[in-house]
Amino acid sequence: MKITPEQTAALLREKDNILILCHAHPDGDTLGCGYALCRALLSLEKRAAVLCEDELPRALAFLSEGMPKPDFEPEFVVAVDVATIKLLGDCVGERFGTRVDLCIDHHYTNSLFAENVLLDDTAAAASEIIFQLLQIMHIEITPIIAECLYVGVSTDTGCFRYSNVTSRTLRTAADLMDLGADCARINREIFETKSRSFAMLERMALNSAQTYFDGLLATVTVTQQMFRESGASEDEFDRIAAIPRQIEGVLVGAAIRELKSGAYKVSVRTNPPMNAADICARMNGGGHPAAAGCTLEGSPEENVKTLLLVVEDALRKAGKM
Ligand SMILES: [Mn+2]
Repeated sequence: MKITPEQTAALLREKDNILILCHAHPDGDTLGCGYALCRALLSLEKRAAVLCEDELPRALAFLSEGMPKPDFEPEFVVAVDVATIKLLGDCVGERFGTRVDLCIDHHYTNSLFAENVLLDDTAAAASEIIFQLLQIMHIEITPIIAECLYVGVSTDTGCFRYSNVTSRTLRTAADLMDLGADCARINREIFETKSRSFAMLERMALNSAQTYFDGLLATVTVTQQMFRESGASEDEFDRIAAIPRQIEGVLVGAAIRELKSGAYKVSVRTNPPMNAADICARMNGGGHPAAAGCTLEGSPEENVKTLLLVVEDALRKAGKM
């Protein structure tokens, strides 16, 4: 059932022993939401903790500093920035997937798997929704809560560059700065600084770039061997996903990553009028209009073939071919 921010606030006020679930391969938005909400609930003297299938990326580790471990039997389970049960990851999904009491999300593809859903697909980041929620609950937004939410808002918008940014996004960021978020430091650490190993991986990814359909589609491919040779970690891949679309004339950018399982994760980024979520939906994935993803289980050649068929059809439907 979909509920309003006011109903969500009332529900959270009433409950205790709250477990907050982030999605697997966590990004800044799911973690920003999770730790902002956790800190807010702790300030109300409630027991709360965040659970995530995978480890935090190094640049985001500061979000979880001093936070309690999820070592209690939860009475109320909240998922943040999670569109489907599958995205929770195998272990967390298995344990809690079918008993999520509340999901707070901004993906229009949300499968409504939770008992109660606070869904606002006009929000660029789920962190915008949490910001609004904490205000409704009259919770003091401390500098560290402001930083959690700023991380969410900035990472889901490519540091305020993507088409999902609204005036509300910018106002939220401005408010968070006023509340004590060190935006310059966060921008530098998350968007400017790269590890040497990541710079190596980026070079390999650029070397793998291919274009198709007169340059309307560009791909890069990152294999497990490249991760090994560069020493880069898989959580740094998000930044690779942005690369193909940066090439002039590209309407669809696809970054293909070989997973440890041998399957391939495809991260699609589009420019208007192309819709990344529609493209990925045809390959059993989902996401946002400009940024989405899916997993392909075929051989590398078969996967490229699948991708080309789907993108060609999408480009034709959009009158671009
Ligand atoms: Mn998000």
